[in-house]
Amino acid sequence: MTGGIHPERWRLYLVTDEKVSLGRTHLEVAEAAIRGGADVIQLRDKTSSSGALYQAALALRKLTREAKVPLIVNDRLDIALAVDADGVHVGQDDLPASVARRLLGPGRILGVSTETPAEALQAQKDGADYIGVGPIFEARGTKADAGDPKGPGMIAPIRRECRLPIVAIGGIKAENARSVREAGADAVAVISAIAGADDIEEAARMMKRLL
Ligand code: TZP
Ligand code: MG
Repeated sequence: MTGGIHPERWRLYLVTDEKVSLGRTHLEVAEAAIRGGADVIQLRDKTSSSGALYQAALALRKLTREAKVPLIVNDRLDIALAVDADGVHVGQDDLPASVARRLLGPGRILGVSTETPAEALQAQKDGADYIGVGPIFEARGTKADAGDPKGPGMIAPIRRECRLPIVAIGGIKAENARSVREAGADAVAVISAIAGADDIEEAARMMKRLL
């Protein structure tokens, strides 16, 4: 049972990254993660050409449409629109959230990465549908420029400031996923603990059970 396009119902948010997925493509990772129960898929790729990214996004669009799982594209609003993705996710250094919202229109999902209550509140004002919050745990193995981990305690002050669904990210794995939900996150976003697992489907299934 997935949360469809309602971020408040998401629990397991899978972010793809071919740098950590042991040779498996975005599509292969997403297929297995969806079988394991991922509620939403984000295509994240910082290095492919626009053409290659478009092809990957198209393939993911076909898969996710059939599976009735929303597809979010990281950073690239052009690619998101080109393949009719459900939404886009921007960070603090990307296209400003207010601009992304204007270009996306009201019907698509906008996610914004935040680290502080002030950023979360701004994202809400700018028209975000959910916020990413992290890094909760050590994440520099996957994202070299991730900041110091702030722990699950970073969620509560943001929760007080902002009513949007919170998708926690950064170093989340089976051993700590429950602590993140207990700290107030609506969902957890995972890259390496699922995309880098030998058995992606089983890793997703186990994580989903914990949530
Ligand atoms: N944003 C903050 S931490 C992070 C991103 C994209 C990386 C999370 O990857 P992992 O492998 O789940 O720690
Ligand atoms: Mg970004």
